[in-house]
Amino acid sequence: MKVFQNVEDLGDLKLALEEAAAVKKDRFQYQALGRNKTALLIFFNNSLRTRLSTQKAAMNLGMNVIVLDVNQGAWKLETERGVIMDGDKSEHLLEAIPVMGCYCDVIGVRSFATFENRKDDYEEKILNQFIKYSGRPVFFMESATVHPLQAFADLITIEEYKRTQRPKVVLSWAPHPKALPQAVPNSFAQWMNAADVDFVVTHPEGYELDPKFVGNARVEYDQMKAFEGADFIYAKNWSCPGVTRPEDYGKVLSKDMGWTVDAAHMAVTNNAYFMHCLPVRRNMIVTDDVIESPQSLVIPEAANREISATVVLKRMLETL
Ligand code: AN0
Ligand code: CP
Repeated sequence: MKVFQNVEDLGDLKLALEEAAAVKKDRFQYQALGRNKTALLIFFNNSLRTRLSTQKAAMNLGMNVIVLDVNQGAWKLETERGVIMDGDKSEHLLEAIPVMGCYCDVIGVRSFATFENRKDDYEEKILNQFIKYSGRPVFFMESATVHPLQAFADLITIEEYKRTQRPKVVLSWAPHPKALPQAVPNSFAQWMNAADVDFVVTHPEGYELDPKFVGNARVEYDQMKAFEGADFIYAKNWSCPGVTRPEDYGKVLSKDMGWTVDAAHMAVTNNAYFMHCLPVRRNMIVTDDVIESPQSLVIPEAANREISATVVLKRMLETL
């Protein structure tokens, strides 16, 4: 695997899930695969889970790991070609990327949406330059539009906890004080569409996700109606994707606390499990009692980030 961005990059999803289960049984079985190989993890944004779980995954495979927080100690990077660099940016991405490629065998990159320009974000301008100029396999650790390591871990978690062959999975928008990217819901929708689940998306009007990710998934604007009979509730805030009104891209259109997932919401479900990628703002996205309930999967979900990353790095090492 040369790029890990979309669900298709894994090939047969059933086989990938079987591989994940086998890796989870013995996560050190491929220690020899990564010997003298180096993973470079580049962070343009903060992280707790992605940073730790991906390092752990690389160590499971016997790799060496280098982590760089670009905004803490590295030179400030220019990303636009043709700019006269007389400002505060000392280095251009076009030199920095091939240089980074010199010191590693695989590269993971976290670079969130900037919300400055929908076209640049949705064309994955930054990550595509890493793919083009690093000369290394590149895996996305949350880009402008996708978070595949998270979605893979979420699917592994649903596989582990599902009580029926084809569970009802609901992706629900929930309120948040700041504008958040669409990467998590985009990937979750993409992966649920590829999986064998009954998938429903619920959000206030104006929050329609890009058709590239949400496809023909069922959208229900009445949150309570969407929750009825659900087996899994996946809560997440996202800012306006700008599908119906491009001028609203990245804006917070609603902070309606009626959308916070609480006990009354969970009561209409089929005793659903609660999921969230974390970090989560309590009593905005979800109430204390719901996230602390036995139905909450937020910790097993985070634990599975190590498993999804181990499978992805293994696949990349196998094709070096
Ligand atoms: C990020 C987001 O919503 O995309 C990262 C989630 C994994 N969340 C925040 O910035 C709070
Ligand atoms: N879920 C997730 O990616 O968390 P971090 O932002 O802490 O890496």
